[in-house]
Amino acid sequence: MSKHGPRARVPITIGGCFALAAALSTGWWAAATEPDPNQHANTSACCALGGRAAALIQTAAQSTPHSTAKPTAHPAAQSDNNALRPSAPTGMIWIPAAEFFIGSVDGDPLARPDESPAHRVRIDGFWIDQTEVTNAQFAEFVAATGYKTIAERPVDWEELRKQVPEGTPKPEEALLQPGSLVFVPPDRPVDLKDASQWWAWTIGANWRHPEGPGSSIEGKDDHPVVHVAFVDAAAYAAWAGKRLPTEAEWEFAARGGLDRKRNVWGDAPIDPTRCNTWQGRFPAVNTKQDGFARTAPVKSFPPNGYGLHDMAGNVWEWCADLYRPDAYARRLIELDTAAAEHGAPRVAVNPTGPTRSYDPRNPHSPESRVQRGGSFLCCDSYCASYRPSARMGAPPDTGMQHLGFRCVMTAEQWEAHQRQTKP
Ligand SMILES: [Ca+2]
Repeated sequence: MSKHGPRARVPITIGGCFALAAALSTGWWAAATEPDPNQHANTSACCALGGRAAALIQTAAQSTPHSTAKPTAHPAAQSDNNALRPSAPTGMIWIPAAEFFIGSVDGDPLARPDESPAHRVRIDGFWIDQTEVTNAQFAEFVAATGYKTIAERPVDWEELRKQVPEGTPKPEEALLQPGSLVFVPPDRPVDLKDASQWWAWTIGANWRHPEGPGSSIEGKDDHPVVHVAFVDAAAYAAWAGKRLPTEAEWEFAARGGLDRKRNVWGDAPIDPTRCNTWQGRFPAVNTKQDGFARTAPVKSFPPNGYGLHDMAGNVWEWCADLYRPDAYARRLIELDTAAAEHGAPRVAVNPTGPTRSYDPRNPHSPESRVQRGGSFLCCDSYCASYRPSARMGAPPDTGMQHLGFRCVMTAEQWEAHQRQTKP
């Protein structure tokens, strides 16, 4: 056992479905009946996990050392989007109603199949948090409500077994303890198709202990909160009088007013001054040219054109939509049908995602939710998910060390808040 508590490697395959521990595997992943559009040389990589259930039911525990980051600061700019608004919620930026192209840019070699086909989307205006939700903000929520995150709660095997193949044996009680998934870099070259080489189910890991027992968030008030599951993020948003963004809202905000550009800053390639990602040979060597090995304090890197920070990298961010790799293709079929039948414009208006999820990486999970923005683990050689069109899904009970969120607020929610707080 390491000083950070018991750990178990998470056996997974990338670019298809995740796999359980060899001892538990029976070839069940072949049960995924739908094709996997993510079969691609550039996989979803650093982050393509089977989720909490997959992590928990594996039994071969190992221990691995890890390192810590030393933050440095970068200058930030200000957006004037709020200048014409009579009032603004603290820390939020107004994103005006707009039409834009959602999805990857033609010819981008880093794009994955689930980012296309690009198509027109119209969205209403909304407020969005300027930064990822921080540890300090999440602590305020917990202090006010007594909320316990999924990673802090006892593990319910009856719930867990619904996400794994029928007949999967129950793991030992010793593993069925509160915990989460921690990034533990290997000390040797590994097969990049096997994310279990750098993700470990870690008992005692949660938002207060990002790397497990013995680690803490002391001095990290302004870092993004991590190890929050989708349901935790949604609970915070409801408490704050906000909600999670749809992925259309998230992507439009991330683009910062730029049209069909590969990155949130334009078409220039990534460099270490842009955002918190990975430099070096993933996952063993991080040269930390950007100053950080793990999370960075929010606002450490320049904002996009709307004044929003870390829409690329730092931590992945939960969105409200159910995930499907073919969500855009299915939407276009609907739009084409409506255009053919009633001449409707080929524009999706305030899309909220599919009504049923399908996630090839989590084929047994009844639900998978979208994440956006990539994380401190992104690098072009492996996972270029810092791009605004990049998408991923995970079961709603899954928290990870590189996964957080930010909230949005409708104009109506803001007006309601102002009415409630008027003297
Ligand atoms: Ca982010």
